[in-house]
Amino acid sequence: MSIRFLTAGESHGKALVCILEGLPANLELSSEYINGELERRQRGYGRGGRMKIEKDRVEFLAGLRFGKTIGSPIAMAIYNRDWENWQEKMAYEGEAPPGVVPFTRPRPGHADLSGGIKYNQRDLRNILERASARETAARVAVGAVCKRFLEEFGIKIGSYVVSIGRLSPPIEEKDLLKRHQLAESSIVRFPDPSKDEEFIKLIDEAKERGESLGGIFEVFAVGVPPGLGSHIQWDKRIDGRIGQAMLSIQAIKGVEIGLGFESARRFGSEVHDEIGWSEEEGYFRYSNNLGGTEGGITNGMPILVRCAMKPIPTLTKPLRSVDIQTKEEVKAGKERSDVVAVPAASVVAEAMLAIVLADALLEKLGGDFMEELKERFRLYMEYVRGF
Ligand code: EPS
Repeated sequence: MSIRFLTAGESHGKALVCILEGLPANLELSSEYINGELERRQRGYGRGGRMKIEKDRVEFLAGLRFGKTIGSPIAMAIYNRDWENWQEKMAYEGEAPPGVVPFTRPRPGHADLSGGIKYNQRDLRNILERASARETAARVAVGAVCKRFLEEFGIKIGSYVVSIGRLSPPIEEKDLLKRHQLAESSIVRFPDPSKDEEFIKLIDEAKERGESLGGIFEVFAVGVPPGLGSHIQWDKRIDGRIGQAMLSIQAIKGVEIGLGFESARRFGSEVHDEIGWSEEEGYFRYSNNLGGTEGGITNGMPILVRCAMKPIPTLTKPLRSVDIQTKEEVKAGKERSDVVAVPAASVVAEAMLAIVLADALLEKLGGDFMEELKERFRLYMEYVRGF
């Protein structure tokens, strides 16, 4: 691993913080750039009340001087505006004030019960606060730094929603970057904003019924050079690393690369991407069914990943559960929540893909400062062209 990062922070704590280590010195970086990504994560029809309270902004705490990285760990904080309303209930020290009611009705599908058992916490708030997808704001900040780094090498990352619940309109646009651009102007990040009304209707209906919804999105990277990741060991395989990164996102239950499960239904000749060569392009593929990876190594084609997100576990018409104090059958607890967060999850997946690819690119190039890396990249690309 060339880079590593950690996040900390409870959903209703004072702040989310993160430390990212391993990026080279002399990378230009601004809080404005990161804030743009944080703002994208907050969008999407079907979000709950929290997104009206927060206006996520990053504060640099370390690792930068005069707009450039200096090689030291980059530390960032995103302060929770909602903290003001939770200071007493989430106090870091002292006794619990009277009136703090423990959360004892675990929601099926959330970390509440498993986490409570694992950490011996009888107030399940101590679990749900950290399990909450609020944590992904910190990941998006880390991912934004990695995106900025990848941009210097012409690598671009994007995403778009493919379906929400059973609503899955056909996507006419074929070009991945254009799909991403179209998604940016859709209220649910679907790459055809003329379908927004259909999604709004579905989400409104779900909300009215006390339901939540999941969905599918695709995340991609273009301009990725061949040769990232390796076939030589299980944990070096780029598809394995992408898979773990995606499955680590709250509520993601399935990941496919390229054709994914569909490839299992086809003959070999209908799956494998034929190889061509031209003077202008060098090696190219006639198709991209394998989503840009072969043998755990990038092959120069766009990385294309599809993720399935389960519906949000908090239901306003809750499912059956058990009160962990009384062991009585009860309805699961309710927390303020989103009806659907698939559009936000697609932005989080962009961040995670950026982190994996930045790590793999650094592994390939080595180096401690940008000028060094850029020269190595130029030489490597020259080598690839001449291969
Ligand atoms: C989220 C913040 C949370 C939730 C959501 C994601 O804020 P609050 O709990 O105060 O409403 O809106 O988290 C969940 C859906 C979940 O199940 O944990 C965010 O910032 O993305």
